[in-house]
Amino acid sequence: MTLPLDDLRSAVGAEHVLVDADLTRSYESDWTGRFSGRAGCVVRPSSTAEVSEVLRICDAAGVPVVVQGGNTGLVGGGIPAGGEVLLSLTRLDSLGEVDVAAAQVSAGAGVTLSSLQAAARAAGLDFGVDLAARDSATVGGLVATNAGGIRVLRYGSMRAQLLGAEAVLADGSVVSRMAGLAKDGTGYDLVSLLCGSEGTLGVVTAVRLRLVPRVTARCVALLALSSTQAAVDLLPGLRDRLPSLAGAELVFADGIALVRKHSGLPAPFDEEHPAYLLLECADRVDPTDALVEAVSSAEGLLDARVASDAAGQRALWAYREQHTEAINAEGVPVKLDVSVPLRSLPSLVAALPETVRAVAPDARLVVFGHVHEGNLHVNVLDAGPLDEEVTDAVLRLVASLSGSISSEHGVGRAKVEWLGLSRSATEIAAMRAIKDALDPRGTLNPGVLLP
Ligand code: 2HG
Ligand code: ZN
Repeated sequence: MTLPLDDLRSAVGAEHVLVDADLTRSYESDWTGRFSGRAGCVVRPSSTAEVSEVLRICDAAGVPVVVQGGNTGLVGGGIPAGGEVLLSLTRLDSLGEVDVAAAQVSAGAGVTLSSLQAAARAAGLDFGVDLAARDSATVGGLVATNAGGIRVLRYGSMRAQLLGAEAVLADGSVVSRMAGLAKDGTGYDLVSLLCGSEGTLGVVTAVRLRLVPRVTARCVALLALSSTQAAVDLLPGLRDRLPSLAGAELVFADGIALVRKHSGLPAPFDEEHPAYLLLECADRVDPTDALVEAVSSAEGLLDARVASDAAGQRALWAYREQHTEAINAEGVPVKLDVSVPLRSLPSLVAALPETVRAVAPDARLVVFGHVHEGNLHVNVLDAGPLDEEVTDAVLRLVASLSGSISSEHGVGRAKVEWLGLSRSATEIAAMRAIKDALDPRGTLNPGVLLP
């Protein structure tokens, strides 16, 4: 495969076409160290017009393209398999002025989540999606994976924030729907379709986003509970009694021990407990009394800590947010991001240790997640060469509980083989037909999402 390097240099400027291994390296492996591959070159366009030109060149030359944002993905979706043009969107970082009246903003694909949040907050509003990788994760990647995170309970996933997008199709043609119409039922919703398509249908270069009211009075509680079932049982009552509930996260003793090992944090309670539920309420008026009242009578409650001040809240959140880093500090994990119907979450948690042990006796399991969505992050360390067997066993267990093999991280390269566990042959054929219609030469992200 000959790369059209001269054409790419004319399209974006020679200094933004990287071929030197020293310069391309940071784009060629993921954060966990699990996925890596050499790119033919890295191209860094700075506008939709340049992205369009790059795709037109690559599509005509039959050169595949891998799309990358902040490279915080966890399923290998933005990492080359070998030889592709890697299209890095980080220079598309323009952020429009916040439209306070409409509560909307336009953002380039390369804007980081934390910059977007800061701009929204400076205008007296906020953005509805939040997650631990906020400082590096970009808007384009959040859209490509339909990212969820820690506020889905309150505001929904990325798709729910999306009012419009500008995107470049494989042949370089541009679709632009950026007017921010809150109601627009005119035919197929291409913007929604692009969201979660993991760069396989088009390259999203900018988006129009919904903003949410800013709430600054917060209260965080960490509840020690007797079981996952106790956490699941508490949730409907908490949701009902606490309209300010903004997050509900599930962690376990082994995960907290790992976080403490790598962070030096003190133990949250005098004793270890079977399960922990981290709750956050956010409102205009201090939600502490309401939260304390709602949890104090909770069934199965073994202990609790409540923080009304920002430092105390950060300290409690650290037990949850530092899981990913602590796990990675132990080795390269197999990461399986799955969800099941909420009523099946306790069964999934209970069945996982034996399911993993049966195929990889020496592996270590660390599990945590977003309880309201039945979304569990199954991390397996020390699986060695048995990573495929572990993946297969866990994803089959999830499918047997009517769950999804890909909850919020995407399918990427990691789970392509198992797509059929969560999507029927008819659904996969429909997805394939859409892919073939929009990207007939298979230029965009080959090997990602679809087999
Ligand atoms: C989170 O919820 C992220 O913190 C990462 O989705 C999950 O590291 C993971 O497995
Ligand atoms: Zn998550």
